[in-house]
Amino acid sequence: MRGRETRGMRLGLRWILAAAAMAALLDAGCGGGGPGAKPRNSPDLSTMVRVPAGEFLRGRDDGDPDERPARRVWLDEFYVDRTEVTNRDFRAFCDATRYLYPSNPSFDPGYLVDKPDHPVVNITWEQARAYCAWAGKRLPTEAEWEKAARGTDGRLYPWGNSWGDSLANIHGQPFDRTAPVGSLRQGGSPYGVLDLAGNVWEWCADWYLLEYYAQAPNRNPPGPAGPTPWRVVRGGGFTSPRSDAETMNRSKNDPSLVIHHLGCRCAWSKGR
Ligand SMILES: [Ca+2]
Repeated sequence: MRGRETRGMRLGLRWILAAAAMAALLDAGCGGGGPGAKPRNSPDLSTMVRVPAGEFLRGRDDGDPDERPARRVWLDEFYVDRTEVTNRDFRAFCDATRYLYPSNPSFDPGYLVDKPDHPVVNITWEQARAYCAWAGKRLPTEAEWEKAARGTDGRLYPWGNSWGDSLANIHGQPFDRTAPVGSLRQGGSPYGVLDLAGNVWEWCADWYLLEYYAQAPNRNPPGPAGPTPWRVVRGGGFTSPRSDAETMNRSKNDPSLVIHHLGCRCAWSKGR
């Protein structure tokens, strides 16, 4: 009996060690295509902005079909990164997890190393998700992204209702390409979140569904059950038309497709 127990314990120990080794391999990301890293860090709330619980106006009645209708939607309290995720941030994640570095954009072959304060680009949805998980956070839902940009007064742009030059890096102005994150402080949202409009598009957690604004629940809409062919991206990038800077403008992207004007920012809330 004792012998069987000892052999069983040894077998159990071997199994545990083998499982731990496999978990370590998987945790390393296996070159960027793996299941991603477990949270390594507590979220750094000093670089995030708190968005209080409450209702906001989501969507609009006179916009594109996917923006209709305008509805009051309740969200619990959450935090969102003040700026887009930078090249410095993303390289630290890759160095810690063995995820592959994203490729440099065609407009700057040294971008990832030479521009540490610029937003990371050329990342898939899964890379964005894995980065946020490693940082102890998660991607924002589409509803959280829109409230962070729009506040509670239904404004058209993060800074207000009138267009102003140098409030967003969009359509080639005021920068030809990406700008260091947080460069345009006057363009901040009511909560002080920067570059929601322009600089780079931002991955959200949700699957994209055209009809979702009409179908979603009024409290903490989690996004469609999915899968659909796309994930939500929001805010426009440095090449986008001004209309993409509007706070209710919705767009989508193939989650496996990388683009040189698409990056991310992360969110966090208690228990999620
Ligand atoms: Ca942005």
